[in-house]
Amino acid sequence: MSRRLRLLVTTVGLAALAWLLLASIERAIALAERFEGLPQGVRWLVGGVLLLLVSLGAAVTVWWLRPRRPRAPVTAPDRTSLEARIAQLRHDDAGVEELRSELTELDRRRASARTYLAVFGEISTGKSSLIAAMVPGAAPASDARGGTTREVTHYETSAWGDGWTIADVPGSAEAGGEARERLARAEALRAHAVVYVCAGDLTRSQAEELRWLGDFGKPLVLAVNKADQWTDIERDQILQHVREQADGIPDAVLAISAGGEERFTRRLADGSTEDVTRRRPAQWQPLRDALRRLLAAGPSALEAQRENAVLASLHERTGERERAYRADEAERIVSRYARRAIVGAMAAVAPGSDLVIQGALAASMVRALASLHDVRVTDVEVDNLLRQVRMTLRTGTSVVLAVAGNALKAFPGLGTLGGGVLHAFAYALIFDSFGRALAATLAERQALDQADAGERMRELLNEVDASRLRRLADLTGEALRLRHEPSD
Ligand SMILES: Nc1nc2c(ncn2[C@@H]2O[C@H](COP(=O)(O)OP(=O)(O)OP(=O)(O)O)[C@@H](O)[C@H]2O)c(=O)[nH]1
Ligand SMILES: [Mg+2]
Repeated sequence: MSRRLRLLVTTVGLAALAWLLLASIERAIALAERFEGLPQGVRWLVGGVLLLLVSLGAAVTVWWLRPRRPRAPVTAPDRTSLEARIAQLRHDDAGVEELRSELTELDRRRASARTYLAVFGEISTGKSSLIAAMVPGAAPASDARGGTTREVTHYETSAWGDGWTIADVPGSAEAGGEARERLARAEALRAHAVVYVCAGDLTRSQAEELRWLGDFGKPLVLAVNKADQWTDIERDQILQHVREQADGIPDAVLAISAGGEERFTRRLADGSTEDVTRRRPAQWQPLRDALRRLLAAGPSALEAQRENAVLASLHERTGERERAYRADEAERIVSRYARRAIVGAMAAVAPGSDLVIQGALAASMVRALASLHDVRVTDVEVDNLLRQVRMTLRTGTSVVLAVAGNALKAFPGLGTLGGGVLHAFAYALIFDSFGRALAATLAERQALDQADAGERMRELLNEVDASRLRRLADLTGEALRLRHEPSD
């Protein structure tokens, strides 16, 4: 824009502003005069409404401008308690072995006194290319197709300081790459510091990933890669926008060019062509400086944060294992009690009588499931729960017997097992539904929530699909055939 044009635009703009100001002053005076002319009562009313609006505006402004509380960093439980929990899990489970080896790796890295850095980010953002630029001699596979890196690889270098180990990890957000993303995340947590690579504005999932990393409080650099594709002005604008998006989470936000490779076809003097692969020049000086600054204190100074991140992730993974272990164990408990209920039914129930849940058996199942979930239950709570179950059964007897009747029709072999089979199956269904409902409530709420368990039980009694019908028929048949042998 020429200087004269700029001057003209500015003058017109200022004149418009002055006119607006004058118009609003005039309007305000007119309103004030009308206000003066109003009867006393209406004046008080209008004044009160105005005051209310102004106070509301002030309150909203104060709320908007209030200093934001920084997010609390993730805190992990202490190592001893985690070790004790892992020791309680089943020993032959491969997942448990993985948890143990995470602790061994934690110690190994501490003893190595090396600085661990993870280069993390979504697929195709240029992580492997960055490592190729950072580590002399490293040549990790890099390709325009996303999902090139499939596993975690470590590259060692002493080129810019003491011993550094840099991890190239699979990219996140790959369709169907959830398992690889888990590997990448675990490695990011094992490192002393993380470089989060993106290649432009942050998407919503990238912003979330960055927040997740930031919550561990370890040194974190956001590297906006592929800056060679932009003009200087574009780069500054992108960087400015990414800084706003990053919301102060990373310790530094900077633009780099990892380089990467470009492929093209060259025509030779003799008319033939050849495919050429050429490395683009890399430019990552700002990243090197930022890392040097952030990691100057050395690995031992960053070990506490690293350990916290690893233990936090172990806490989560151990929790998953515990839930899986409890689910298996609950299933075993429910089957065991359902079997006993089936046998008990054959011994005690006269055909045609009402379904009455065997109290002592049901109470022991409640206690066994509660103890599995570390939930304390009192006798009163157990009694109340059983009272509710009895009421549910009283209204649901016809449904239960109809399902049992269907089972007898679907699996004629059951009918050969004796007169009380209908009731035996009915009790299998009752104990299975009650046990599963209770286990689900205990697992989810860590408490004996009577209403929730009751609701779940009603659903389970009413929705018996073909596979559950078969399983319960098998359980009934098996229990009845083995009924004279001692049960476990
Ligand atoms: N223009 C340009 N392209 C780049 C740059 N860095 C990487 N690339 C290209 O981006 C593509 C992906 O690079 P990779 O290094 O394989 O990316 P990655 O993040 O390791 O990808 P995954 O392993 O799939 O997660 C390749 O085609 C690279 O050549 C850069 O600085 N500029
Ligand atoms: Mg890669």
